[in-house]
Amino acid sequence: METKRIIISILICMSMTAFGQKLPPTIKDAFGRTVILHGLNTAGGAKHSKDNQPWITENDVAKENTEFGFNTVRYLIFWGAIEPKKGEYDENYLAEVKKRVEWYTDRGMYVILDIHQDVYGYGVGGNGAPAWACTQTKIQNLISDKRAWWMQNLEPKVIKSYVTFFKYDKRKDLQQHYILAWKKVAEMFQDNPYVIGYDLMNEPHGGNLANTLCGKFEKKQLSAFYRRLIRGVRSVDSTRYIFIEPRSFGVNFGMKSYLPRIKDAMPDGENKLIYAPHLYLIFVDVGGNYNKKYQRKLEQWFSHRIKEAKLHKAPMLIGEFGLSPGKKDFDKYLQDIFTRANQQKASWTYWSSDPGGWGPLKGDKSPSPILHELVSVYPKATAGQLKNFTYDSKTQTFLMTYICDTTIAAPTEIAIPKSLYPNGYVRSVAGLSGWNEETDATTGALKIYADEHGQEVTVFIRPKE
Ligand code: 9MR
Repeated sequence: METKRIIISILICMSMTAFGQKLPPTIKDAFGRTVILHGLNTAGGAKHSKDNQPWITENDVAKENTEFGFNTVRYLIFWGAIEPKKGEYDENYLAEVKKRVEWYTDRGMYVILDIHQDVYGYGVGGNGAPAWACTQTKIQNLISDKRAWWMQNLEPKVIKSYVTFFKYDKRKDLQQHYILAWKKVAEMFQDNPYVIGYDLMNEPHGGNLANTLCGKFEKKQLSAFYRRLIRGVRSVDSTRYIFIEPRSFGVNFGMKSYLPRIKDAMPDGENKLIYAPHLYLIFVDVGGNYNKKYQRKLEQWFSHRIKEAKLHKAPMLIGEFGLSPGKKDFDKYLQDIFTRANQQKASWTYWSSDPGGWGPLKGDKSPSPILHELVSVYPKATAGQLKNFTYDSKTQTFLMTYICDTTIAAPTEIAIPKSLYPNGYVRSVAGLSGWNEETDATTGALKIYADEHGQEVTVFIRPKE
């Protein structure tokens, strides 16, 4: 049975190569290698913690990197914590963020900084915007959370806050301060190459549902906001990626986005945008399990997202997706997501690292069943053209094909999480007459140095029997 599965995945891999599929754009590192990002969102708990910092310690970061093989974090920061008083930045908060960001980057993990919000901001019972930028200017208690939390976006004071923020002509100061806050953050991390980019706004929402669903919010307001914001960020940083999200309402469930092509504002005309949508099919938040109907919804979600990523001429990161391990077939759902993501060479960051609930660790930090699905072998950096790769969490087998480029000085690196193969693994490399290999002492990643340019290389990894 196992052999049959392996043969089938080899055949799929080979046929995709043979028919010469058009390859989507990919993320590149400083050496020109194709990069795949895998990691967690850190963390939901920071939204309302006393210092707006996540639960994580430096040891937890090390474990994510070595045991679980993650090379990335989507790190949540908040406009309300950056600029709690209008025009005054909280330097202590920023210093604490910097300290934690370096826990990741000092060990070569990538950090995506995400200015997060849900339910607009702190003045209206949500998180994100400072109270002074809300229609109610005192910090409010959380709106009670009996329904799905995003239903709170229907509260009149929340709607009014979103509408006011996006009406640039009436309240220019709000967006201008948001842009200045991003410039402040970007300037702080300019010298840290492992800060890979900035996720401009978590799950943008226009407030008014009619405008949101007919497309007006994305076509007019959100696109204009992104243009202003991208120009602002590029005035201080022209090296990092900028992650853009479509509107959240409806798109997260699988509807299409109306966001028109967003262009970067790099001085040399280069495009360093990454399309970073979120994936939350309805069954995840309300009743129900993963079934045929939601399989079709998942197809629909991917088919829209692939078209949209092409429109923006950007690689894709699934910035958030997640669910409770209590849902029947949660594992099948995650496997289906990863199969499709891998076909697109899309990166992902799971929601979220918070222990308990949907997290890969339980409240006592022991592994939850989610972890097993998230930990995988993947090509974290490919020196050449990554044609395709697959990983099967049941058989723990990995297969990749790439065309090697020996003009790239750095090796191809395959993440092999230390927790994955307690009895060791077997690897085979085909297509090269000679190569050198190394195992990264800290992370266990396999590094392959090819000696012939332009060869099609196939790497296969499976557990030792
Ligand atoms: O999982 C989070 C939940 O505990 C909070 O009540 C809610 C509101 O702050 O946010 C949830 O996290 C969401 C994230 O902030 C944005 N995307 C969807 C996430 C899951 O619902």
